[in-house]
Amino acid sequence: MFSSKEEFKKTFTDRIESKGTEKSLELAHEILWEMTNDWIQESWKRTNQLYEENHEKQLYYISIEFLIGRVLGQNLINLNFYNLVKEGLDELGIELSEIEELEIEPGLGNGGLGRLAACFMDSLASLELPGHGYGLRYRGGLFTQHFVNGNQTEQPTNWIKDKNNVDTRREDLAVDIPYYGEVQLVMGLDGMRTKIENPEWVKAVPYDIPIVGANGGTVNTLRLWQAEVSNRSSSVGKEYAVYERETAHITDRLYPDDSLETGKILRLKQQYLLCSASLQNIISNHKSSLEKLPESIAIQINDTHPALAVPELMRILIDDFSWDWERAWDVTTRTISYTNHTILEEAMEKWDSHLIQSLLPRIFLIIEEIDRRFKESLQNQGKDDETLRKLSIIEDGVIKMAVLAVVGSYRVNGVAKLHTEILKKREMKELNEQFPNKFHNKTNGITHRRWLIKANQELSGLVTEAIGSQWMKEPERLSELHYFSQNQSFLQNFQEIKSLKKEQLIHHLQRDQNIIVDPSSIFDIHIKRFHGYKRQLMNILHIQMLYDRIKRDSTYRPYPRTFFFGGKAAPSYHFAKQVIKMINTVATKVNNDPLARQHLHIVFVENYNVTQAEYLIPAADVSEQISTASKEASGTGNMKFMMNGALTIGTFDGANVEIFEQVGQENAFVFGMRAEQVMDYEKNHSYNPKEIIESDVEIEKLMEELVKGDWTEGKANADFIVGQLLHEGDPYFVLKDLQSYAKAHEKILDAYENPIKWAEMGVENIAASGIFSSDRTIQQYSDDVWHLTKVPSIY
Ligand code: CR6
Repeated sequence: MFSSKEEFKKTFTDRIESKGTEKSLELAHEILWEMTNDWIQESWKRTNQLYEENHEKQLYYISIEFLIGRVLGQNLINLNFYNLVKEGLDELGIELSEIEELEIEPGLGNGGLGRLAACFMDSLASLELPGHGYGLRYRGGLFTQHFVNGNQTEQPTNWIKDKNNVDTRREDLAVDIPYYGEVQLVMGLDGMRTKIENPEWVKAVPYDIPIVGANGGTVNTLRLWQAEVSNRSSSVGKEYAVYERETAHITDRLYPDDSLETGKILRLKQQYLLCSASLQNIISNHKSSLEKLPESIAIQINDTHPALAVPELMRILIDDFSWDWERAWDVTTRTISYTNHTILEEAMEKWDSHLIQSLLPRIFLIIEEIDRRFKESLQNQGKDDETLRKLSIIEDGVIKMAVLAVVGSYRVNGVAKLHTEILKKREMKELNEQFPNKFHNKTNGITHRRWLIKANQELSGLVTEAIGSQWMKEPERLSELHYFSQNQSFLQNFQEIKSLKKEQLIHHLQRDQNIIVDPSSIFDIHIKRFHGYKRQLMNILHIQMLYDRIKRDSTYRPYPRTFFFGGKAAPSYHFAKQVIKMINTVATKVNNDPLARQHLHIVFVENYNVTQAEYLIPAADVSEQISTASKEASGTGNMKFMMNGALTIGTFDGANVEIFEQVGQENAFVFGMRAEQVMDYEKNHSYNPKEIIESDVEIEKLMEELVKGDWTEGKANADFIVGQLLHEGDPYFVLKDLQSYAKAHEKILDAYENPIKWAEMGVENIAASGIFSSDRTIQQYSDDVWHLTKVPSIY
């Protein structure tokens, strides 16, 4: 882009002048955006040329979510221009961080799954691997959260602007998607063919986002589809205005509320649009014989939302290319692989057959045929009825998308060792027995380029000073920091950086939410989606216990702690919303109590998103990873905190288990039941929270206060929380683990008394975090599943 700061400044100011408009931060943003983009475009073109010339195998990662976060700063980091631009702008009296603040992050995801997809995109490009994403371009990203009287409110987030969008429309690549209609057999030149008569066509238009890898050499593509009216649909069977409105709706929102049938249809429309448009695009780009598809491309379906890719690829091969079933099935099942991200029953996607049958009649017939043939082969193997039932794709009029995805894939993976074990031994036991070599583990990862190099440039600089810069390319070399955990001056610098990151967070919160935080307190941070199993409720109950202890016992005067919460609840998830309300109520009580507030402070950060995470994580002392064991498939926030030197308080769940394995339990605060215990309780229905209440005076007292309404505003909130813990049987074992959690917190206080020791533990965490870089994850997927070849950029 420019070889020196002076050159950058000159180009920048020349461009500003040439606009001839009034100088403003917005203008500076526009120019910097254009300059960066010019550079990226060239690299992007070059990458695509290389891929085409060398006929490299391409990976396509299909995902309903891509939570990419802000783009400009990350691109500058990956292009190695960040510091040069920052200094150049400084000299011109402009703060780069203020320019960055103007960017609205595209909230095209909910949480971990979407952020994982974004980290994977970054790692693919940085490892110079040909891997691209396919997703949807939701007009409104994930809602913006505000609190009104402590309750979550949701406003649409409009991230698409008039100009300087992160994506570029590719009208030339638009494809049409058929919904509804009737399946007809027609006579073609090569025999009978299937055709859909009178469908409702919708046009899918792609918008491309460049994914800039480290050093800017490789630029891959994230392609997002937007639904629009199609000119093939002039004679839709409904009023045109209705058709127009319904079409615009398809890519309006991420995860439309599916409690009603209209919402379900909308979700199905989204999923099919994503799969069909992506596959049509992939196949039309495919130049060699389709027999070679599995050798020249790999398709990864991220969770079951894109599982319709299986029947859709079958449809294309059979209907559009006149292949017979066996040949199509062979190619399909050697091309597609699937990642499972959950074992929660309620999160396993199931669709009523009649919905798919009416919306996607041809796809339905193909799913039926896949199921029929699969069952037939099972019967031939002499499987019993129970196994047959568990393995069926269609059961009692319901299509089980996870089973479809497993049957239609050549490899299936879980996202952490424990999760994969649970899948293999319990949730998908029969499938694993049926396909013994299909299942494998790929523990999630996070890109250290965003979560350390960008979010914590100060710490990143310190690490480089100590061990050189090679760790940026090979993050596992962070282990060399181990030797610095005994180096006093390194530890001191680490502490200073932690304080600085706390100050930056405080400044940010003060500006955004007018919150004042004590920088010398312990920053204990619990940020993630609100969900029962993530147990924000346990965290807030523990704070109530601490409050009670402070009030009751005049000798109990613990070191000041600030408990941060951040996260959104799904708009229709009542439980999560009640917990949010409760935390806000407890916060008001605790923060306004003259005695308690000297020791405890609760901060609920509004509208938690990727940008907020970049402020919060580097400032953390303590990382809360307290899910009920067995429930969190992996977690990825846990890795981000660790990489920034925070200490984890956590259960043996998801990737926590591997984090503890890497860093050693002496450098973390482990508590609570193991997955086995939880699952046994569940199986035998043998957990009774009343027994805990009756045998523990402290918890008993807490429950009495809850019942009285001391911790809630309004009876409804109190009744709900008490109802969950008592009458609903405390499904997430909050009371069961509460005392063990409290003890782990006491250990945190003990450890914090020795700041040098604390810093030492923090450094050990950073040193052990390299393996959690998504570069490692992606390399493993590539080696075991996709078999991609590195395409060194010629830049
Ligand atoms: N909610 C898992 O729950 C995991 C991510 C990414 C989740 C979480 O533990 O880290 O996926 N699952 O693998 C789903 O979204 C279904 C998540 O983000």
